[in-house]
Amino acid sequence: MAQLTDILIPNIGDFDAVEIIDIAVRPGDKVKPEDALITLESDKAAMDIPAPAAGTVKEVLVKVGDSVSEGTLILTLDEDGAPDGKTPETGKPATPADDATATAADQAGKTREDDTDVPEEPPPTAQFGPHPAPRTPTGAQTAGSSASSRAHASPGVRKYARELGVDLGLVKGSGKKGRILKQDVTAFTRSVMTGKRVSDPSTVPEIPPVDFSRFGPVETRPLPRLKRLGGQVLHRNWVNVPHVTQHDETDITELEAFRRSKKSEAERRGVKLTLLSFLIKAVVVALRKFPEFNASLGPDGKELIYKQYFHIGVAVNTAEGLVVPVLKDANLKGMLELAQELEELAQKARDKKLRPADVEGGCFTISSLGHVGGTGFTPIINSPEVAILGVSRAAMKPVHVDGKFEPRLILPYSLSYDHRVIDGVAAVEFTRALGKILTDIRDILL
Ligand code: CAO
Repeated sequence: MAQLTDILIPNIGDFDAVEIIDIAVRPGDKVKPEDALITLESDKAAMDIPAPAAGTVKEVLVKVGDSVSEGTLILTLDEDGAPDGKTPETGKPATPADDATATAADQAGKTREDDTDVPEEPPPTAQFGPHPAPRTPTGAQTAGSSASSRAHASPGVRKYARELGVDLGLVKGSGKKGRILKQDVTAFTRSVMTGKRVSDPSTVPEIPPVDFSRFGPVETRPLPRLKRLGGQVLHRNWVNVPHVTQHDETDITELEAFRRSKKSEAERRGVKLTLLSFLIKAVVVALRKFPEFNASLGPDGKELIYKQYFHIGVAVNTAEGLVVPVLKDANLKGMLELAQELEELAQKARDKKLRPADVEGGCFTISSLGHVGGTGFTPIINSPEVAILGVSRAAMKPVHVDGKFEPRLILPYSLSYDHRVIDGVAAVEFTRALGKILTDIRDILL
């Protein structure tokens, strides 16, 4: 048997005169028990008022912006279960003329017996959290999404967001405990209007500006141009490429002994023979063995373009920022030639004399922080390359060899790779192969 039920605001704790920020139902809507009917917003939380039973919404008696308290009548619900098709007030069959809601109710075959009925059990207490999809256009930036209703913001800020059509679920709050402030909504709106973000909820949320001078004295200096431009490229690569970083280490005791034995001879020829030249050569050998590391994804992501050449980029730190000159045809050059070219390119980079040809065409990049320190880091792939090697500082460590510990020079390194192209197993095989080459550089000759 159907009954028309008055839905009242249940016990909502200490809250009084709480604002309605969303109405999730319209007359004629069918609801299930626990479906959210309306959302309230106090200065502490958003809460949904759920349906106490299944039925069809007959009449909504409140509107967004109204203040309600415990006991306020918000809507009437035609509860499911009655087959007789009578109207609540008269007991006669309902007609479309009764009202718009009656039409929907009648079509659904719902009736009621007594419009004064209230459920014996009070409706469940208010729930905190998401509510069903609001009646706002999907994909639009509106204030009605479930993430929006969960957002931590005052009624005033919510009202402001609604006026601007901003979905608070997309706005990052800069207030205490992530609370969204009016200025966050303004900054978000500005970023949309200036095209800095597209109206797509899947875009990365902007970090809202913070007025640091509120917390203490500050000094603002412009970021060097190279850093600004380089930063955009790094950001682009970071968000576009699914990175994984594989850390590894290898024994370079023999390599370092060899390098030192050749260092003065190299110096006599005017060349500074550093570890990096050996790394470049070892990388070339590893790339030959694992051609997918010397490849790039085609523009539509459906093909892999394998390169038959070996141009190795090397990250160089300059006062203005990071640049990556490229050593062309590293496979065709000897160690001293590589060392000399590396030194020249690094100097050109510091003198800001690199030409476009010096920085293009790279297949794979090495970023060495070994002369500074560190034990591992996550280098960002220089896209469209698919992998990059980060090199940290070699250190003497005790290694268990033939039953006893021996001091060995261990080089830590990290390989970031594009997981769309390279699998984890291949990455470890690559780092292992590289380690083996560096441990026994005779492999370079093979
Ligand atoms: N472990 C221990 N020692 C190392 C080492 C390592 N991994 N790598 C280099 N060294 C040593 C060198 O062998 C050299 O030793 P000697 O003086 O005994 O010959 C010394 O450190 C200084 O090396 P270097 O810096 O002069 O030369 P390099 O070839 O190693 O590096 C260059 C050249 C241009 C790559 C480097 O100066 C540079 O700019 N690195 C910065 C890279 C960078 O910023 N990457 C970005 C990371 S993410 O932002």
